Amino acid sequence: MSKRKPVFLVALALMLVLGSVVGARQKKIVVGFAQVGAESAWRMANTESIISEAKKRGIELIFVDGQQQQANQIKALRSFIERKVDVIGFSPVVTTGWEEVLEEAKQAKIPVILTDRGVDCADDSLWVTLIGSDFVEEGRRAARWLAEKMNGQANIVELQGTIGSAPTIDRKKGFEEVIAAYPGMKIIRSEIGDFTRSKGKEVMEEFLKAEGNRINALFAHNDDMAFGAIQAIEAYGLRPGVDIIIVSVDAIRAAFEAMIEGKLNCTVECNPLLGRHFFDAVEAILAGKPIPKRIIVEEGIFPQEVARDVLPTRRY
Ligand code: GYE
Repeated sequence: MSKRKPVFLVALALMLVLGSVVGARQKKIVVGFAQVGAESAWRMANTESIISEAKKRGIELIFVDGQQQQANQIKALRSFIERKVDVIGFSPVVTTGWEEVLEEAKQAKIPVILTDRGVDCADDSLWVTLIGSDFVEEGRRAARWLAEKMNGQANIVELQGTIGSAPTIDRKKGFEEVIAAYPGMKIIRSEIGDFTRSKGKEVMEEFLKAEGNRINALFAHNDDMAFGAIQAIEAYGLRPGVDIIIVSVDAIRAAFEAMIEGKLNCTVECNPLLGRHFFDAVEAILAGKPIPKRIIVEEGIFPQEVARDVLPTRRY
């Protein structure tokens, strides 16, 4: 009897060790994600990419739609902190006003990943990484294409995205930087269109009422607003894509269809498929691996001429 004791103890210890390994493996990762809203087709594709990737990896995702309101996003972040999620992900609707809540996350030792949009706060220890596009470069790409298309001569109207958001600030900056080199390229009107089709239409109607036939180019900060503007231009009796040359950003499928119809002239790509990059970062952080402070996704530009060939390959 006494001889058997050590064997029994070893077996018991083994069972305990194995049990805890299996238990650790089974502990699900919990991620809270505060999305901007559902303002555009780009956003819907971004949301789909995050949700489907979480499912694929067996990660529990608490998803909150902020409905384009910073207050809703702050509330969501606080609820994630309270629930002690493993990682917080969020796409800040505007760049400023996040210090307090990010400080609370830091105190609670919950790592924060920014996706798509960045924040403007001095202490960059408040988030681990920013995954997304180079919006300044997108603005430059739009301007370079337009300058060439218009031979350096254009009265441009600009439909900006959401006021105070990173893509609005940066796309405008990149666009202006490039056209500054062309004395004949002028932005004659520029207003906020909030990244939505309905606001894009409304603001374009105002531009047309004020400037009429003087307008010969439109820079829209996203495709959805360009679609709204196309409707307004047609209702005004002008031909979008012919009388008014249009360049926008995102490169969603519908933009390729509009280019094939001849109503849109160019779209600059902005990649919403960030799910894989986001959860790679989540897993790396939880495994204690270092990750870069900035992860930039590769993007291109698609003029009308390539639309027919490229459309079948578009995933969003
Ligand atoms: O371009 C627009 C969306 O933040 C890059 O937000 C994103 C922008 C995108 O509403 O369609």
